[in-house]
Amino acid sequence: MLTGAGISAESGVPTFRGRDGLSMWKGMPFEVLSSSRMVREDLDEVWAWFDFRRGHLAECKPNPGHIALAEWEAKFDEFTLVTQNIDGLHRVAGSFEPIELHGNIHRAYCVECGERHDISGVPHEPDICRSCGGRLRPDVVLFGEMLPTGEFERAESRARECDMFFVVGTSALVYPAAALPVIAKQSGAFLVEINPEQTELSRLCDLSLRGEAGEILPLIG
Ligand code: BJW
Ligand code: ZN
Repeated sequence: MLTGAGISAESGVPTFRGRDGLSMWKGMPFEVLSSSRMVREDLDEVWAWFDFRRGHLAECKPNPGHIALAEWEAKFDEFTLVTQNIDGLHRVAGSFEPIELHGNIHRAYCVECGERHDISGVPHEPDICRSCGGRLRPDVVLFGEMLPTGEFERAESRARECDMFFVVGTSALVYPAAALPVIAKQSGAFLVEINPEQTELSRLCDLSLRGEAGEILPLIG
């Protein structure tokens, strides 16, 4: 199961692209704000952008789509949830082991020594690193940055061996996550997409369920 921003849309979390996308903030496109260059050049602005989003997320709760997937994890012996989302809502819904390819907005790490810090409940930019006094940055994967070590590889190996691969609420435009459904399909999996809109992947899918994740997911499994 690969999820993207669309699964959290019904929780009130804006998607990136498309109709209700949060594509701009303070006149800057999110590709600029969420980039490794911005961290190097203006970490204050990066924190302002992520604090704004953490503030909004504090109001958001998991929806029936997240909850259905937590139930699937408990119900099926072989089930892997891979998410591109950084909002942490899968965990709040009860998923124990989501593979979070793009990190988690409720964590930060030190730009000097790399130590991770839990910042849930800290409303603004957290203090400096408790180990070395370095500045912290959000523990999320920005454009041009590598994914967390081993996470993509784990997701890729599950994609190669699965019988059925679901792609839910993602435009499938961002790599390497977007390669996972293609890898699964090439390895013989049945590919199902759940999305109200057509995507780049639709032509590859064995089944496209057009609708909202929170309505469709609780009806299957
Ligand atoms: C619903 C719904 C409902 C609505 N129910 N559905 C190969 C080719 C070309 C480029 C590259 C390539 N490999 C790497 C790249 C570069 C780049 C990339 O992919 N660029 C593309 C845009 C072209 N990738 C990277 O830089 C990655 N790093 C990397 O590859 O490292 C190796 C490397 C390093 C250095 C040099 C070269 C290589 C890192 C990518 C990190 C992405 N990070 C972001 C931001 C995270 C932090 C933040 O939140 O600010 O992650 S970008 C943003 O997009 C976010 C998302 O996780 C990601 C995917 O978006 P998603 O989830 O698909 O959301 P949307 O909004 O696009 O779509 C929502 C969908 O939901 C829509 O389809 C709706 O219809 C649907 N929907 N309501 C179901 N109710
Ligand atoms: Zn440090």
